[in-house]
Amino acid sequence: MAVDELIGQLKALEAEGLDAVRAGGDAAALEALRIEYLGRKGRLTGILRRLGELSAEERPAVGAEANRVKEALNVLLEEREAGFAGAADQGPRIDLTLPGRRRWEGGVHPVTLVIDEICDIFRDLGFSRVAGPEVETVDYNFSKLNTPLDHPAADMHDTFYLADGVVLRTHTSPAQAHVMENFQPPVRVVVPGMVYRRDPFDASHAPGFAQLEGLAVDEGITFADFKATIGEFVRRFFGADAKTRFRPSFFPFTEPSAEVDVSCRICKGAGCSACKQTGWMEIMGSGMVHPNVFEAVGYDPEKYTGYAFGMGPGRIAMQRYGLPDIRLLYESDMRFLKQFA
Ligand code: 2NL
Repeated sequence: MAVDELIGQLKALEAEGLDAVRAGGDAAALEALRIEYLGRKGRLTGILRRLGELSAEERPAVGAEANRVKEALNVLLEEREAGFAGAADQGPRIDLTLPGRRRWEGGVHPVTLVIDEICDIFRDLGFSRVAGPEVETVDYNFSKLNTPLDHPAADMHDTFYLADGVVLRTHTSPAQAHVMENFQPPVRVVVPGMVYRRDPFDASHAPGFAQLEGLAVDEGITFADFKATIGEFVRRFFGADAKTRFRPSFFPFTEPSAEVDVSCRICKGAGCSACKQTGWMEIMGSGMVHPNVFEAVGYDPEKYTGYAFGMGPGRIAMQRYGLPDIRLLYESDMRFLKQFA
C-alpha cells in the first residue's frame, strides 16, 4: 500500500502548499506557512515519519519525492518573500536610543555683519537705512550723477549693459537719486546693497560686490559736518583710539572730494605689512555733493548742500578679519562661514 499512498499524500501537500504560498499576503504569513509545511514539526515531517512503515527498497522513491516537494515549496516561498523584502510590515528600522543628529545652523555672513553694524551706528547718528533696485537706467546710474556717458566708468568694458540704456548698477548712488527725487531735505540715509562691475574674479576683485553709501543733505551742511560725523563713525566702528585722515581725491558726483583713511588697526599707525608700512588703511571715498547732481534730482543747489560717501563692506570685512582673498566671501564654505557669529 504504502508507497503509492505516501506519494499521493506528498503530491496533495505540494498542491495545497503552493496554493497557500501564492495566497500569502505578507512576510509574516509566508513565515507561518514555512513553519506549517516545512518546519521541524510541520506537515512534510509528519508524512515522512511514516517512512518507517516501508521496506528498504521502497524508501528511496518516497524520499526523493519528499525532497522534490520540499524544494518546490522552498523555491516559491523564497520568491514570494523576496517580493516583500524591506516592506513596511518589518516595522520601522529606527534605533530610538541613538542621539539626535545636530542640524546645520545658519550664520550671518561676515559682509552682512559689517553692513548691519555700520547701519546701526549711522542709525544712532540720525540716518535711515534704505534700498534701491539693482537694475537701473544709465540716466540714474550715470547722467543724474554728473557722469557723462563718455566717462570711462560708463564704458561697455566696465559696466554690465542689460539692454540699450539699462545697466546693473555700478554703485548704490542711483538709489540716493531716487530718495532725493521723492523726499525733500533734510535727508540722511545709508544705502547698503550689491553693485556690479565687469571685473574678472581674482584675489582682490569680484564682478559683484557689496557697497554702502551715505548721503546727508540740508541747508548749511559743510565739510566740517562730514568730518565730525565720519570721525564719530570711525571711533565707534574701529575703536576709540582710531584716528581719521582725509586726502584730496576726485569723483564726478562730488566737489571737493576726499578719500578717508583710518589709522591701521593692526600696528596702530606704526607701519606693518597690513598697511604696506603707511600706518593707514583706506576705508571710503567721499565729498560734497556736486551742484549738478542736486540740479538733476530737482533740489535747489543755491539752497542746499550735502555730503556723500561710499565704502566697500567686503573690503572692510577683509581688513577686520584679516582675510587674504576676497573669494572666501563668495564660496559659501561652511568651514569658513561658521567662524562668524
Ligand atoms: C567709493 C566712492 C563715493 C559717493 C560715493 C554719492 C552719491 C550721490 C551724490 C554724490 Cl547721490 N555722491 N556717492 C560720493 C563719493 C564717493 O564712493 O570709493 N566707493 C566705494
